This record gives sequence, C-alpha cells and structure tokens, in this order.
Amino acid sequence: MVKITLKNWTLHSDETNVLIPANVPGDITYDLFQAGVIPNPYVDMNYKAAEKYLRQDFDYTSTFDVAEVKEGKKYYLVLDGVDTFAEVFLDGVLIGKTENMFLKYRFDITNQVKEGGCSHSLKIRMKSTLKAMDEIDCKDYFATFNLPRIFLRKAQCHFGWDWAPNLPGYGIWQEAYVLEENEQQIENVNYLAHLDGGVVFSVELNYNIRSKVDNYGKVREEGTVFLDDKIRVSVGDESQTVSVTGRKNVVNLFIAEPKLWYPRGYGEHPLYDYKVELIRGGEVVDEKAGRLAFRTVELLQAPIDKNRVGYSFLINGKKVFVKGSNWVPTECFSGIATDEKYKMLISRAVDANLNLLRVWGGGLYEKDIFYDLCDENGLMVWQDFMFACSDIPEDDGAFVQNTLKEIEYQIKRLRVHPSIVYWCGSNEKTGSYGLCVSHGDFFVNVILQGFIYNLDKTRPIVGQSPVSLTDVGNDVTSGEAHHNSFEASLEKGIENYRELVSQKSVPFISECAIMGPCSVESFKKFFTKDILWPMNDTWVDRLSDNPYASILMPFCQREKYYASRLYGEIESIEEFVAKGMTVHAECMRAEVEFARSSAECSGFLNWMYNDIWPTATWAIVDYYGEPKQVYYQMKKSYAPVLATFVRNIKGEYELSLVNDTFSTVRFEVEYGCKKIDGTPVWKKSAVEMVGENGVYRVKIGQNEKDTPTDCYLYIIGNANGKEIDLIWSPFTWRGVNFESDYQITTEQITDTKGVITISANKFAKSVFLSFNDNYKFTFSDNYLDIEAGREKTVTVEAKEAFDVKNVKVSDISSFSKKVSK
Ligand code: BMA
Repeated sequence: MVKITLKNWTLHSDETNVLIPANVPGDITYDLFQAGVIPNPYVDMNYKAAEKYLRQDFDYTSTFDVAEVKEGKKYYLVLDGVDTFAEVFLDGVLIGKTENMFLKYRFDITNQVKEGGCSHSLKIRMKSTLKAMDEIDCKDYFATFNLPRIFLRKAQCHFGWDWAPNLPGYGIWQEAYVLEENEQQIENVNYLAHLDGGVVFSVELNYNIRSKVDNYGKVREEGTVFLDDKIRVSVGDESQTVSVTGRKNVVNLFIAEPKLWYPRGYGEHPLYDYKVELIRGGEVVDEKAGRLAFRTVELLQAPIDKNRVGYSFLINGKKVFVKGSNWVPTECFSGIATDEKYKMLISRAVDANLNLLRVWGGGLYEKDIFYDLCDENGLMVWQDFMFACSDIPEDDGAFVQNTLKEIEYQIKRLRVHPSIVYWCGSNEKTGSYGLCVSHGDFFVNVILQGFIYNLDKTRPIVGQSPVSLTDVGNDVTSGEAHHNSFEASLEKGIENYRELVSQKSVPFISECAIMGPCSVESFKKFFTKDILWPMNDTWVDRLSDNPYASILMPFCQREKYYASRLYGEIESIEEFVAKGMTVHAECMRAEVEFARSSAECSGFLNWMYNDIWPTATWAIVDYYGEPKQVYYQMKKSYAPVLATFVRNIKGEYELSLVNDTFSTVRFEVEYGCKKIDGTPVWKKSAVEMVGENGVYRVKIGQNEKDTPTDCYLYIIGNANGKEIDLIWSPFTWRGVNFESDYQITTEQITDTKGVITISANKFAKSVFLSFNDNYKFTFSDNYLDIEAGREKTVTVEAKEAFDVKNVKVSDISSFSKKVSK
C-alpha cells in the first residue's frame, strides 16, 4: 500500500472572493481566522462574525502526482472525514459526494490516474451546512436547541447547546489522501479473546475465491481464482497460518497464561500486538496490525431490595465501581483538535482516578487516538451513538440508510478497542424522560440494537441514556439515571445540599450535572478587558442557559447566585471564581461521596469532563486544559480507597469507609470534630476490615442540628498502611469566616519539577497555587484546605523548564469576611 500526499491546499469562495491557504485536516472557519478574514471566534462574541461565511459554499483545491501507475493496482481517493456536505471533482469530473461527517469515503479513481509528472487537480466543493438546513422539512418532529439538525449526520452540538455556540464546524476534518493498493485485500479484522487465552480471529477479505461447485453442484460464477492464498495471524511468538476459505475466514490462536485487562484501579491493562497477513505465493500482499486485550464485560441487573434493581458492570466476571465523566468534543472545529490535546486531557483523567469516559451522543465518534489512549490507560469507554435530545427521523428512508452506513463503519472501527465496554444508542432521546409521543423508539430499540448485535456480541447494548426497566422517565429504581441535586437547589436552596443529596440513593448515575467557573487566567483569555467584569450580555451569551429548565436563569447568574448564597456577596471576578469554584467542588463532593458510600450504587459520572470552547460551566478541566477546583476534589473523592463522612436521610452523620479494590483493606482511623481554630471537640477511633468492593458505615453520634457551622469533621490514619488525611464540612463551609494565615516554601527538584509546602498557622481554605500559563502545569493537588498547625506539600511539573519560586498563591479568605451565617 502506498500513500500519496495531497499538496497545496487552498480555500476559495466565489461569493466573497476569499482565497486563502487551507489546512487539511482542518476547518473553514478556523482557516478564515488564521488568514485574518474573521476575528478569533473563541473571544467575546466574535463567533457571530463567522455566520456570513458559514452560509457560503467553499472550494478546497489541491494537487497530487502519481509517479508510476502500476498494472493491477487500484487507486483510491480517501477522505477519512468530511464535515458534512461536499461534491468531489477530480480533474473537473464529479467522482462522488459526501453527506455524513461520521463516515469514511473511498472513491475509486483507478481509471482516472495518469503517471509521470502529470499533476491531478482535486476540488472538494463544500456546501454550506446552514443553507442545506434551510431546505429541510422537519414535519412534526421534536428536538431541543435546534430542529433541522436531527436530519444531519453531524455532531449535534454544533448547532448550539447549553454549553456550545451555534457555530457549525465545516470542512475536511480528517485526513485526505490517495492510496495505491492491491486489488485483493484484507477488508476487516475482528477478534474474540477468551480469558483462558484462546483467541478467534475473524478476517474478512474484499474478495472471494472461486469454488468449483456450490452445494447444488453448480459452478459458481462469482469470485476470483486465488485458491492458494493464505492468512497468517501472529501474536508475540505465536502464529497460525490457514488457507483462505472465502471472503470470511477464521484463525484460532492460543496464548498461554494471558494477562487480563482491568480498568484503572482494579489491575493492569496489558495489550497484545497482533498482525494479520495475506500471503500469496509466499509473498505478503497485505497486512493489518492492531492490539488486543483479554477482558470480558457484562451488565448485571439484579435486585438490590424489594423495590430496586442494580446496574453494575462486571469486568472479567468481577464487579467494578464506575468512576467516570462525560466527554464532549474538544473543539467547535473538529479538524483542529491536536493529538497533544487528547494526550493532555486523557492524562488529566488518569491523574484524577477516573476509570471511565462516556463519549456523549451529541458529539463525535472520537478519533483513533482517543480510544488508543483509553486502551493503554485502562480507561473504560461508554460509547454513545450520535443522537441527542431529540426524536430520530426513523421514517425517512434516506436518513436511515445514511445512518446505518455510519453505524456499520463505526462499529467495525471501534469494536477492536478493549476500552469500549458499553454501546448506548442515544442520549436523552425523546421518551427517555417518560411516556410521551416519540419518534425513534423503533430505530434505537430494534434497528440500531439489532444492527449492533450483528456486528458485536461482546458488550452490553442499550437504546439510550437514561435507561430503565420501566417507562417511568429517568427512573431511579432501575437502570441508570441522569440525576443531581443542583437543579433542585434553585428552588429548595443550595444551603441544604447534603440534605437534598441524602434523599435519593440511585443505582447508577450517568450524568450528575453541577457547574462552576474556570480560573481568572482562563477568563482573561476569552473575554477582553472591558467584557471581563461585571457580568454582562457577553457573559450571558457565553455561559449560556437551558431554555428547557424548570426555572430559567442564565448560567452565569446562577453560578453567582449559588456562590453568594453559600459564601457571601460577590464584587469582583476573583471573588466570583474563588466562591463559584468552591460551590462546584463542594456540591460535586457531596454527590460523589454519597454515591460511593451507598452499597446499592455502582457507578457515577459527572456532567461533564471537558469543554468544546472556552467557557465556564460544567467541565472539570477547562478548554485550555486547566483543571478547576472540582477536578482536584474529584481526584480525592474518586480514590479507589476512600474514608469520608456522609449525612444520612435523618440528618445524622456517618463515617464511611469505601473499598473499590479486589482485596480487603484494613482501615485504622481516628476521626472527630474540631473548631475552625483547631480546638478539638471530640474524637473516636476505629479499626475495620472492609472487603472487596465493600462499604462500611457507622453513625458518629452527631447530627446536623447539634453541629455549629464553625466546626468540621476530620479523619486521620491509614488504609493498608497508606496515609489518610481528610477534612469535611457538614455545611460545605458555609458560614465560616476564614482568616487563612500560612507560609510557603519551595524547592526546585529539576528544571521541570518543583515542590511547594504550605504551612498553616490558621485554617487555610482553597489555597490556589498557579504559574503564568497555568494550564501547562500539573499539580499533585491544588485549592488545598489545611488545618491550623498542619502543612501540606504539593509537587508541580511541566514539560518546559520553570522556576518554582514564581508560584503565585491565593485563597478564599480575602473574600470570606462578608459571609453571612
Ligand atoms: C445533560 C445532557 C446535555 C446537557 C446537560 C446540561 O443531561 O445530556 O444535553 O448539555 O444535561 O443541561
């Protein structure tokens, strides 16, 4: 196989006479920005300037040469991803069209290619998505945010979501190239790896061999004559060669003592390289390589009690607690997402003890690098199919055909990734919130699930999320639910967050949506000086809102409202960020730790992990890659072994010892209550053995009514010898006047690594360590709470050299004087 590069890409629009250099992979709007035609669409409200261009057709042009056109070879123009509508011309001749962002297109150009210095010209005419949408008849369908989007096979969030602008990306978003290939090839490889080491490879070829007679004794006309072709499969030192039996072939291999793949926190995640070769006359004529793992996945839905059914993932037959997050596209313009960004985001997920990412249905089937990194790092992937918050036009034949091509392509591409543990047909499809007229049930429950099952029988398949065994919408007694107390807080008061959380224990939470601001430094990157503060229309537009919520309040105002209710008035952006981030972190902590302390719960995913553009709502890692306060809290709350407290439904506090590992953990702890100045109120101790996947809870003899707001609970001790050091505020620190008084010392370990120690004289709250371009740094912990008389040490690393003495330090105390009790 020879790959021929396409060169000299340009973009041109007749309508405004724009002619600029183009990036492929890339995006037209982004290229217009790079060429200075439009201002940076990620700053202020500049994105609105792009609309004029989004309504224009653009021509991509390029050239390529084929040095030698070889006899017997095939030539293809391959487009790995085009967003979305295009006509493709080679030397002025229309060779094909695209209409699905999630499909790979291959156009056979064998009859057109000429050799020897003859440059071929390629034109890809991108048709404006917005113009195409004007022509769609939406009949009586329903969709949130935008209706015609549901007919397009394109990331649904591109047309505006409650965290994304209406800025539909547009262009050639994945690689484009010409391939020279043999006519007969390996079309697809799949494998079924059993835990005992037996692997069944299914190798599909793009041709059949001719057998002399079929079952009825007649000579078969179809097929080619290569009767001596062989397939060799190798894994490490093991290899097996078989004769080709037809289009579909099976090759078995046995790996002695295979090492099993487990998600992070439960074991190692070894991958085995495999190679599949097609051999003719002793020569290898085609090959495909990949990595496999030995792991199985099952979904257990067994009764928890008389009224509830559990929802647990079993990996290799063992129950695991899912600690995850919802992943959305990393850019508005899919073509500009870099490998570095994927690596950075995945490494942050790994550092925060996540073991699953859900690729959410309003975005993209992610790029290969995402799944490769998840395979390597033991991050499970919950894969949605790309439908979200709408009906599905299942009665439109062209739509269904287009979509099924995409589904077949994506399953065949993705099923070889051991990280993927769950196929989910859609996100919040109409009907998933209860009985209502809904288009698309037949599609997700019959067509889609049947289609998936045909192609992959190794993973659980469901029609949508949330899902349950009843037709009660978003049921919390079976299946999995989208659940949080953040919405209810608008009506019932954020002051009572722990009480609200304790009212419902849910078997599996797949979206827990809580929001908060990003850092001041990040805000300054996307809001210019005059926009930065006070909040204004640009803020309202950027942080968005949700028109379907029961109480309407723009998200920026809502974050400010919650922050001031809990921690007092807000007068500056610094104050907004410090208090708003603490709301985010504390409410998420209450939700995660309550879920993990509930024996009947087996999974928790927060909404959401990352951002599609610079903004400041649910993401725990912002657009630039800087973790928010909530991220560092989740890292602690997601630790495989956790000692914490919970408030039960009666308002009593309980010590909770959680063990999400496969071995017994011995906890040896002292716990108690102190005043904010460090004065002990009472203390107790406990030694407990907590078995695999176990939770131990005991009442501590204190309840909400007896607890003054200036007290906190603490735990010190160890779990299997590993230090435990935790503090917990019954009232999420509401009503405390922090005076933060501490010293900082630093030590440079290497050019790219330093250590910072904070010694607190008085209780220090949310001590934030940062450097210029803080998104480039990785801290072992941040936004630290430190008791009076204690110290904490943080390690900080970066890719480039830095001076640890340049660390900047701030905390919440400068604003806490105004806290009302
Ligand atoms: C969820 C999602 C999204 C939405 C989010 C916040 O439940 O599935 O559609 O963005 O809530 O409103």
